[in-house]
Amino acid sequence: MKAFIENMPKAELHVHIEGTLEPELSFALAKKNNVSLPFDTPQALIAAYDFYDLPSFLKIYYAGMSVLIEEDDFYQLTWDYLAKAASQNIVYAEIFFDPQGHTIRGVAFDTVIKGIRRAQCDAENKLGIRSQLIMCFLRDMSAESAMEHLKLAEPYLDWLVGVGLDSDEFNNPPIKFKDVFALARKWGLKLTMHCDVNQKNTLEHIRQVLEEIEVDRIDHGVNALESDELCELIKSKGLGLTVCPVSNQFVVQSLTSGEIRDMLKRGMKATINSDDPAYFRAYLNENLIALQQEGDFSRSELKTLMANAFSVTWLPESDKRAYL
Ligand code: ES4
Ligand code: ZN
Repeated sequence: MKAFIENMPKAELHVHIEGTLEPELSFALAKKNNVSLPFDTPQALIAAYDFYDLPSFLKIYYAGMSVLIEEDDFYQLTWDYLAKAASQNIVYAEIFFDPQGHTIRGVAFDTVIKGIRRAQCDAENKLGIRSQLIMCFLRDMSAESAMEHLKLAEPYLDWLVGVGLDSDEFNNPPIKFKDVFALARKWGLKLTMHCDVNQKNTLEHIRQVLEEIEVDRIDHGVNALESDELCELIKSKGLGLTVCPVSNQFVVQSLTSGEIRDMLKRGMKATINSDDPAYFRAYLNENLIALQQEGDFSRSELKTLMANAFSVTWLPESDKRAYL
């Protein structure tokens, strides 16, 4: 079963590029950029990864960004992820990035997006892995800041396939960003938002992403299962749900294998993803292997999960068919 998972051509639709920063690269960049890290070795840094819910994870995730300064740093980060992804037989990836996590530290938007884009182009040419970029807004920052960053992206619209919403969901409902997402849609971008597991007002947030924002996809969205009505709506719209088993295990102490199977039984387009693989110490193969073991998933179920991923990608329909 492990070989079956490893050999399967795969798509990944929910991975934060800053969450792919491996401790070894973090140390190399810290040295180059004269940034001091409060650890002596990459192993000590990993040992300090102590998260048990979303805020405790996000604190460590944002602190980790401090070593990313130059365009080449964003290039190296993205190249390393795409090379690792290609080594796991991922043939297509949609990658999130968090520009506000960098501009807030004085790193220019252009520096970030140019480094990422150059690595995407090189990886496609040299490794054959295709990818598209999704710009995320931090929901615990203001709607005004999100709007400013959307406008910073205007010269680069050809480099973006969509926009997303991440970071701390507590008291930051989707509706807060209604105008920002409406403008993004007007500009031709696809829309997705995180509805993280077990958040306050989770069902109301899922309702908002469906009815008020009218997203094209939902990131996580596991709690929709508590409402037959929301499940029916997600199914009727054919929306993909990007579920992240190992990430869920950190936040809710479960790989949510039962919930993922339930989604498949209901005909919802669940997909499997890694979220922040360097922090959760699990890339896509490790997520699939852990999920298969916990839930005793069959080959046919794994094939369905991966077919779902390709079918809900934001590729042109004609390109999508080549993978299905
Ligand atoms: C994230 Cl696990 C998770 N949840 C929300 N926002 C995020 N950004 C990066 N990882
Ligand atoms: Zn995420």
